[in-house]
Amino acid sequence: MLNRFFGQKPQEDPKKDQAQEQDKPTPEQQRMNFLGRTRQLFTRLGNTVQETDTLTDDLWDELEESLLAADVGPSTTDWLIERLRQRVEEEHMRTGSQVQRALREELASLLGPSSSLRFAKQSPLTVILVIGVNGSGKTTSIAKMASRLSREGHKVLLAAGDTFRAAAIDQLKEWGERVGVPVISQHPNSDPGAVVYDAIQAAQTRGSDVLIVDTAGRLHTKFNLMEELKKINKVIQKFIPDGPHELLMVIDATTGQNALLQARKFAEDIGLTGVIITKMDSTAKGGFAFAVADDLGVPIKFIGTGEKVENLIPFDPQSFVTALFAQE
Ligand SMILES: Nc1nc2c(ncn2[C@@H]2O[C@H](COP(=O)(O)OP(=O)(O)OP(=O)(O)O)[C@@H](O)[C@H]2O)c(=O)[nH]1
Ligand SMILES: [Mg+2]
Repeated sequence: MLNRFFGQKPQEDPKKDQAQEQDKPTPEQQRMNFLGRTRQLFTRLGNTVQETDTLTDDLWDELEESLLAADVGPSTTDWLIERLRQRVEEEHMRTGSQVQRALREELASLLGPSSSLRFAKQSPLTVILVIGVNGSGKTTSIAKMASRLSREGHKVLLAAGDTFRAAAIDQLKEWGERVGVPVISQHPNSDPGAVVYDAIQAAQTRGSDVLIVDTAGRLHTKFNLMEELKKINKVIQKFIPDGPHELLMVIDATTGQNALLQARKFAEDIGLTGVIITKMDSTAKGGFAFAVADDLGVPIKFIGTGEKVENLIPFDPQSFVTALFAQE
């Protein structure tokens, strides 16, 4: 199970220089480091609960404080505490380790079942539209997904639908070159709908089976940009009636609860099919993932754990919770 979440690591070459080996972090450390400070919070919380003999009010207060500190969010935290208190009573729990186990179970079930990317059934082309606020990590996550899908044998094409920000087109092209995936683009300020139109035609001509569309960063309050997004959606649906097959919102974990308001509005307005939570490596607010799943009701598809192309992990709820409570 853990391997599925963290990606299978190739076997180490046994002949490698001994000294070099000693400097490297152990595979265990490598696996856990990416959850950064969030994991420290959860590990500490897990130990505190585990070590208690009596389930006092102080313990419940501490649990609440820790969940809030990890940015699980007030309503999800309230729900969790209430649920645990109920289970403690109903299941006659006596020890901290029983509560710790129940906490882990409830956290995992909040995240729902694991959900991989949805591919087209009725057309040869799967279209993935990626949206989110400025700087959340859309373009980087697209490159990471493109690289992963190519390695899995898909023929991927990218569409530079962010024609709004200067340099966005070049940024996507650079990523495309780096990961060996072609990019369809037009000049800056051109109509993103036209770029997507071109890209669908190109995908069909070239026999690509996955098209990922980058879009300009936007706030839900920017009316024109929201309309533009709806227009892009319409262009896709004109050619591929059941598309886009994924409408993924990229959310920066470091912005925490604020981002949730944005995401909720996006979910209501255009109907998300999933989220990618980025920058999990640089925050103690990774508990935000629980609030996202609880509040938005759409699956987390991937988490971003760094700036490199390999730092994108398919999200598996059970393994995520296991990793959060793992000892250092
Ligand atoms: N540490 C870390 N940095 C990330 C991650 N994902 C993206 N970044 C960084 O976040 C910054 C913004 O990433 P972009 O991919 O350009 O974000 P964007 O949403 O496309 O931005 P706009 O196009 O301006 O809206 C870059 O410096 C990325 O390297 C991640 O998972 N971890
Ligand atoms: Mg971008």
